[in-house]
Amino acid sequence: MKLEAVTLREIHLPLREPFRISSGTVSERRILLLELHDESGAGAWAECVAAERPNYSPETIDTAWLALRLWLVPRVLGRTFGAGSAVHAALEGAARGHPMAKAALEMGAWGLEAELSRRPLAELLGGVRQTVEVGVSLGIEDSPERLAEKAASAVERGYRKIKLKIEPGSDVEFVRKVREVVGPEVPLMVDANAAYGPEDGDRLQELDEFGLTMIEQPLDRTDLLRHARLQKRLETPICLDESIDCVDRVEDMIALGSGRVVNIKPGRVGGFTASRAIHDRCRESGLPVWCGGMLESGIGRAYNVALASLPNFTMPGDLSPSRRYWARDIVDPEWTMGPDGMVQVPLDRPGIGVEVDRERVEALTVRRERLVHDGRPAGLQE
Ligand code: OSB
Ligand code: MG
Repeated sequence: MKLEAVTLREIHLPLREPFRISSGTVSERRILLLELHDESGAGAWAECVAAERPNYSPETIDTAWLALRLWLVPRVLGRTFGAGSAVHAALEGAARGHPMAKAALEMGAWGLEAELSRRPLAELLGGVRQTVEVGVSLGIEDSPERLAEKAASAVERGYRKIKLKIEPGSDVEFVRKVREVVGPEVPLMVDANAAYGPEDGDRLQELDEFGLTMIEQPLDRTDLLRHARLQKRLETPICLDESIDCVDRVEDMIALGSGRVVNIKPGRVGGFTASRAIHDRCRESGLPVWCGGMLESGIGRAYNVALASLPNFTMPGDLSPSRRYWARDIVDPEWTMGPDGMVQVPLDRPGIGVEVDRERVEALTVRRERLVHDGRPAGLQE
């Protein structure tokens, strides 16, 4: 594929209800969408998961836009890539950091390859599942009772895993109430988004009594050593999210014992090539992985579902149906979940497996920038 043009656009999409994590609340998503075009005129959509504020990681939609425009898109325009997998190295050479910006472009190239070869994206990636288990991620609520109501309703709907966002002050009593209401069998986990410090070991140890499947990212993202010390004290497995930004961090995690599960978000690690490397490395060591979410639209979800069909994604992913997030998604068909808590991998359709509702995207667009290959050799365009 020879990349001729990339269009960046920002759309605003209100969430059906605000989503609160330890570091902030979001009510409306500002979403950066990419449209990649090759010389034949074929196109593919992709999504950048960076949020409005740098409260999950240092990137934001605005830094991603800048990185794509200044350093990343110029590095690939006018170049011919044999496959989407070849784009990762080109982008790594273009800039340090900015994984979410890189991932959007890299995954878009995979999407374009799937489109051009008329193959389903999941198949291209090496997926082996036709359906994937779905878990729900529930934001922080004002009271344990309110959270327990939401958890009970999620169980009712069929979700295979219930994840509760926690922070100091909204943790032990909230989890206790939820466990009491949903019963001992429901797979329950918590995600702290790095809200705790090494001094909080006693508090976190109290969570052991609830039989959680894992505690996601209790400590700072750079703190692998203290995660290892904490893991030694806990029966509950630690799952790392923010800490794992490349396969080398998985190596560190394993060597140190910082965790026993990895949440793979392709946006966080720079795309599919890195996601697959992390997946393979975990598989080698017998560690399970699952696919995380970043409140994506139906476009980002398509990429996540495809990734989650790989063999070592043995735990339910944060792959809720479109309806959980949006009054109306921007793709057709919308993403759904069966009463059995499964999402279908669209193996019967080539490309990313959903159509983008272009008219609606146009209507939601607040800014747009088309970047085209100007004929100069790529890499000299900075
Ligand atoms: O830590 O997994 C996280 C959303 C925004 C930022 C960070 C996280 C999340 C989620 C949402 O948990 C999961 C989803 O998209 O359903
Ligand atoms: Mg997380």
